[in-house]
Amino acid sequence: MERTYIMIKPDGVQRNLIAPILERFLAKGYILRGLKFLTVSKSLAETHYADLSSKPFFGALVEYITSGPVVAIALEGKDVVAQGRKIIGATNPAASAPGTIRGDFCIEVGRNVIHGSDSVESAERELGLWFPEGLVDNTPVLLSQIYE
Ligand code: YYY
Ligand code: MG
Repeated sequence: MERTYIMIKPDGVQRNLIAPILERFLAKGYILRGLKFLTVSKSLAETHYADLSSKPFFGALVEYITSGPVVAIALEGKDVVAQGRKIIGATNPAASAPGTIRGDFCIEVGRNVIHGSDSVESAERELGLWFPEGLVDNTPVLLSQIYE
């Protein structure tokens, strides 16, 4: 089964959006495989966003992600990477549809409350980075009520 890395960014935590954001993924049926609340070191933020290191907003992005605690989340489910990105919405909240997390909860691209992996490969890389201890075994009893 596919897995993805989701992170509630510092603004989402400070604005008390942990529960409403988590609710969307869990109510959908994705299985929780990891969950932790942590402050982010500069080096972890830089490694996580290494692909963007040449972008003009990189410094501000690292400062933002390290500005307060985040919630790191590992989810599992069918096509969860792509479907998770749909639930999150477009990178710039100004272009995120209403009903998506970014469309409903934020206004600016540099304060867009949530991260979600953009491919299966980056999900595996990010899960290794944020959950080096591995994921939690968690198979719901009623899996047949989610998958046919
Ligand atoms: O995957 P996603 O978060 O939707 O966008 P990325 O292109 O990976 O950029 C990561 C992060 O960088 C984005 O969530 C906000 C920030 N950012 C920005 O501040 N300004 C931009 N023009 C583009 C991205
Ligand atoms: Mg990205």
